[in-house]
Amino acid sequence: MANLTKFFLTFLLLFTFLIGKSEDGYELWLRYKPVDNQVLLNEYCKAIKEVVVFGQSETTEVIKSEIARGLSAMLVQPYSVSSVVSSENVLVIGTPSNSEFIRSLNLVSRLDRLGNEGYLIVETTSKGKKNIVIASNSEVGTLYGAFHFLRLIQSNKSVVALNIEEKPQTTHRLLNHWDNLDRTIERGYAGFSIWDWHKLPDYIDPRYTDYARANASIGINGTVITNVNANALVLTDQYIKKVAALAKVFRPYGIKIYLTARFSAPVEIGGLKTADPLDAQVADWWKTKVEEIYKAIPDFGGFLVKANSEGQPGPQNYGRNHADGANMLAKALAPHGGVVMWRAFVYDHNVPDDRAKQAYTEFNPLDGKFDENVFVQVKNGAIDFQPREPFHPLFGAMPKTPLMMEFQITQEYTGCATHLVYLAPLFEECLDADTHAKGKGSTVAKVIDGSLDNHLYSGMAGVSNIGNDRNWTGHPFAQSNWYAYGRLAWNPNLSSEDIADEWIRQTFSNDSKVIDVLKPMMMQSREAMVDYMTPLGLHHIMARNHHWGPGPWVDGGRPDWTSLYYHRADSLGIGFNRSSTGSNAVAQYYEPVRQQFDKLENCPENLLLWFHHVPWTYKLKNGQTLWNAICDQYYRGTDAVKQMQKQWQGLKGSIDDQRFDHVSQLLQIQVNESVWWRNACLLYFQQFSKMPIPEKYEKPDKTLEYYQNLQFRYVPGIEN
Ligand code: GCV
Repeated sequence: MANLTKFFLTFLLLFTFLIGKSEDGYELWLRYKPVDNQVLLNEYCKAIKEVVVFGQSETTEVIKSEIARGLSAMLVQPYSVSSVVSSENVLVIGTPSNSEFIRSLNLVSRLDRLGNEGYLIVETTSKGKKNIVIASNSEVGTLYGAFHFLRLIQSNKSVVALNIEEKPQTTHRLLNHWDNLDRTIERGYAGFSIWDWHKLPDYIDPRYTDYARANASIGINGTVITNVNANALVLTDQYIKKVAALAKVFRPYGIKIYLTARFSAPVEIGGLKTADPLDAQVADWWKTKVEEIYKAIPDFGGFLVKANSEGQPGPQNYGRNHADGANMLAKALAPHGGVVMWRAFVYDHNVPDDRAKQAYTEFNPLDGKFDENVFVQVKNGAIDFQPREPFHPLFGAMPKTPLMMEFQITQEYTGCATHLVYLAPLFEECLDADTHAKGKGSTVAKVIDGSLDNHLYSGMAGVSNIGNDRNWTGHPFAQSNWYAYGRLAWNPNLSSEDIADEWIRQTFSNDSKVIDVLKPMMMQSREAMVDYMTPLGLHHIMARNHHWGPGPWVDGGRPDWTSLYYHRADSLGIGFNRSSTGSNAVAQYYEPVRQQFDKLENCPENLLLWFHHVPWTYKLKNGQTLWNAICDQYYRGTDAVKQMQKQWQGLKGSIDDQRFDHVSQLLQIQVNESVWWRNACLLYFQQFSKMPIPEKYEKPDKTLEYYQNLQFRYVPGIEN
């Protein structure tokens, strides 16, 4: 009977594999395809004859089902899970508290080093029997270990003599959804919100579970499910019930729910006259509200707050500062173990100073003034998720406050969901940057993992690119940005290239032909995008509101929402002088970074126009004039996309048809849009440089007026 079942299962899996040349991407990197390398398949089958999972919690049920699902599919034989280790070559999963067997293995001192979420995956020999053991101090830790083990098999890695010790480098690894209660998503390009508020709490979409699985597989342990441009309604009783239903789905996966707190909620839904954080009634209202939330969601994570920024209410409306506001909420959350993530993304057009300086100016003096359970959440750069920015000067400048990194996974400024841009090199560039706050080696990674200043809390937030498109992220390759973000939140020191390798193997194929094409393509895709959008440190030259296409001509209204404010092109040159002769934003960095950015000749050329207003005829290190270098980089960017298109075509037959066609069509859009960016920007800047586009390049086939007159309605991601 067992043999018959095995035969049918094998047949079914192979049949699905062979005819199933079409994949819609729903399974993300958890595809669990049959291992087609016979040598490895034999190795895996020999090493894993049985599976034992200890424990009886909801989390252990999740582990059992994920492991059985993954192994049965990949090793093409049915695996069931038992709770007694009776022989050898068993995959054993458990914790010292749920298993006598694990306790007997002498792993305690190793586990002690790994905290609550870390895990071991080791080969053990007990009473002469060899087994593979996944052990952790917590069941969530063993879940992470189980996903790691499945990843090894998915990416064709050996499982012989394993000795893996893993521990997250940060305590808080969160997604930030900018999802509205009407299911639109601010800056979302993959459909509508996956939170079906209308049907919650009674209808639980199976997608919620798959969302939790995907996040747990990369170690994400929290999610803020609502937009930072917040709606107080989510804090009403009706919505708290809905949130609680989601929290119940996520709990077994070790994922906590967080909400955005609208600062004026006490007035909007509480009937108070004020939201002044120093008013006792206001503090009391939040305390009661928080108690109500914890009653429904005992493991609620806390609040994320955007205050006094882009029209959101905040403590400054009442003459108070950010610490007053954050601490009032922190006091309400502290008894329950919750945290406040208070965003440093603040700037005001009524403040005459350079926008890039304003967050530092406001927050640096508040260092040491925040309660223990407050994070200040800082975007990677001081403007706004641009294709390239120098690291935010606040990193390293608030040693007494845990700073949480905010990266943008959704591609607001980096091609929406039509451009293949692997963002991990951007994340890595920022994490690896040396702030020099405590001398050489004070990297941003060390600031945010808490090691530089010995913080208890540490963390990263990624603005989600998830929507209800069947493949979750719109562009099939945008899944890699969600994946890479999670992996870097777990360990900010991982390399973007290694992460790409892992992701390609799980998402597409272990075939070296595929990896050898996709890995370099992904690795250079971010630089290509910088080249065709904002080379040499240009920034914020996108179209108004939708931020999708080029708009270097954008002017009028709030100056800090125009492009002219940032590029400052004139007959003499181009770029924002932030040196000591200009806005002096460089003074917010530690030496020697300050010097490096300050001096034109020392400034990294890829940030030149961020920090300097540079003459058109200025000679770059390679002897080119600035104008020719700008032209070269724009053309280099579009050429790189055309090259990506060719390389992708070479993979026809090695990638399933559905995803192959999907990416092929998107790459054509990317070619067109990169040419649009290049031509529009060069024609616009040429008015000032008055220099020709070098002869060797094909000339723009449209006029500047043509590009300036393009109008778009209903671009996703904004209120139209
Ligand atoms: C959620 C930028 C985006 C806004 C976003 C804001 C923020 O300004 O364009 O859509 O608002 O950043 O991060 O708060």
